[in-house]
Amino acid sequence: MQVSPAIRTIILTEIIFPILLLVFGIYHGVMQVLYRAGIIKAESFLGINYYQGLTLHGVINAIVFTTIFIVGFSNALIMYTLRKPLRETVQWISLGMMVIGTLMAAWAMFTGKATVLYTFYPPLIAHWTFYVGAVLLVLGSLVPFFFDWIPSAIQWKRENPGQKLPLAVFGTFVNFILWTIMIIPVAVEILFQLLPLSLGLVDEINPLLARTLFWFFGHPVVYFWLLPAYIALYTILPKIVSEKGKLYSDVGARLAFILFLIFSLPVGLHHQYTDPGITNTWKLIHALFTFGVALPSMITAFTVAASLEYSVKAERPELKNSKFYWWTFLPFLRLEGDKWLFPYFFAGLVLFFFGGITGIVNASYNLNLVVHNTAFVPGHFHTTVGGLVTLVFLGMAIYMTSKLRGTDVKLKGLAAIAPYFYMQGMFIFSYAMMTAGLIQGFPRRTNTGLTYLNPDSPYYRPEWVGYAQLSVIGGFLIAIGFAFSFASLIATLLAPKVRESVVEFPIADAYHDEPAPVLNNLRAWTVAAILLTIISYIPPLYDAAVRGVFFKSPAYNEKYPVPIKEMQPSERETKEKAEKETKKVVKK
Ligand code: HAS
Repeated sequence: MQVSPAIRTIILTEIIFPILLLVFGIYHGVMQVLYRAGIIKAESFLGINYYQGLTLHGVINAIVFTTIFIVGFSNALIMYTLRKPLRETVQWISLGMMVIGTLMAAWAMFTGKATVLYTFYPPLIAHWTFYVGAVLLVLGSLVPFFFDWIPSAIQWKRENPGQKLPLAVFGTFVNFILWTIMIIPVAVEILFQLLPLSLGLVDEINPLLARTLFWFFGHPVVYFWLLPAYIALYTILPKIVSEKGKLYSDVGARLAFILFLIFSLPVGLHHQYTDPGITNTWKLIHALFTFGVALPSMITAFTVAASLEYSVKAERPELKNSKFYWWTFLPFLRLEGDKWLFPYFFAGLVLFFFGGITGIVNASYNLNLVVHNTAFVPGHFHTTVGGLVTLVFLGMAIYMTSKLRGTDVKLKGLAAIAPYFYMQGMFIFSYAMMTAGLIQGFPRRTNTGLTYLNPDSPYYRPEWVGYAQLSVIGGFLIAIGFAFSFASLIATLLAPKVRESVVEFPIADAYHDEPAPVLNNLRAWTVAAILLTIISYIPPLYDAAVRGVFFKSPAYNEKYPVPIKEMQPSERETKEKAEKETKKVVKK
């Protein structure tokens, strides 16, 4: 499909800009393993301190890269599958908001005014530009959904009465409905708690309420990152495997998307099992819903494996009766046509298999008590958002750039082996983090090179040294894999144009495409999702609001990972004490 110069520029910016930022994000990832292993034994390096670097790593990789790329990918996919041009003014406004928001937050982080990590828990407080930047980024990402894609879909429905929305559009709509709902709690946290505190309008806020509002957003957001990768697995992957490739079941895919819509939201308390003040019953209910949200991924594992099998066998009828041998005919390292893309999907899926298992470990209430706040958790999420999601996005970035620029994919061989380096690195890194976290309690978010891994420190733990060093090897392999993909992306971007600029995807038809009208009623499922979310969050929010204010908590100093054993008086206590003193003086 042809694309106007303005829309081409917009979508290309939405692909290239976040990946350029990802270079910084990945650099800070490498710095993390070096600090933590004690290879860099310092509080800061090149003027950026450990926690500032960790904040940049998390915010760029998990929030900025994902959000802007998802908008770019969804823009292209919606335009192509509905065969409708995008609205230029709407798209410029969206891109402008996202870029300005990112720059504001980046300024705050680079100048050390927002060293709050990507979860920005109070009492860590950032400069107001960080919060306003985040709000602009997120609102900007919603603009195309409401002012471009929904109007285009309504028009498409009118022109195609009785037909169901194409699967790619259906999945993208589920994703952005979820995105719209989950933004509300974090917006409340930012606008009514963090921003007023940052601007000095209030003296204290309720930290438990802030955490609860954050995780109300913070778990569903992982599915906002995941669903575009699933959309690509369902609609694009079969055609990459073979010309005759098909999605095994359209109904299965739609069912998975609807289950995500229902179960992604009422689960945030699984990040707060150890938080006091919220009743265990509600933590358990959220734990059960968390097992519910693993179901659509299990359905996806089945549907994707069945699609791979169908697609291989469609081209090679002689494998008809093969149970497992057909796996060997997948295009693991082939360069003809678009087959170089397959390793991005495959390496991502293999990593996600382990990401899923470890997610279920995290979700299990009692096991979580062992792994919470240990290196096990980063081990888990580097095989999910750092695995499948990032690999599919990198592959699609190269693919879309070549189509939009009208160039050939350059350095194809390098592009095709990149995911294997990346996957191997992620395996080594995650193995080291998970084992050290699970068995030895190795903590996350700590400059261990200065403390626990420092023989001069009273906290020295020699049994963690080997794991931390192994994670350095993993970290470097990941960076090499990323560098290979990045080189191919930039070479493709700058290559001479050999054909027209287009937006195009190899979209597979479905083998099972039975009508399932119940699944296609997005409005009804959205109402159900909202109701379930409200019911599952009223009691915990009440708990947090009423019981969330604690006094006499140990003072926190970000330079030392171990709390100082000295009590922190509340402001009210200090005032009361001062008043008593004044009264005494007056009496005298
Ligand atoms: Fe998670 C923490 C539970 C999925 C991301 N998660 C995190 C954090 C992040 C994150 C970033 O219950 C850290 C937040 C922080 O900083 O504190 N997570 C789950 C569960 C799932 C899950 C149950 N997480 C994800 C996804 C993420 C992500 C997806 C990003 C995209 N997670 C938790 C919990 C915590 C947590 C607790 C809090 C821990 C704590 O205490 O702090 C499930 O959705 C996972 C379901 C997945 C499956 C896998 C299906 C397999 C597939 C691959 C098939 C492969 C094929 C190829 C066919 C059931 C689809 C062949 C392959 C072969 C190997 C042959």
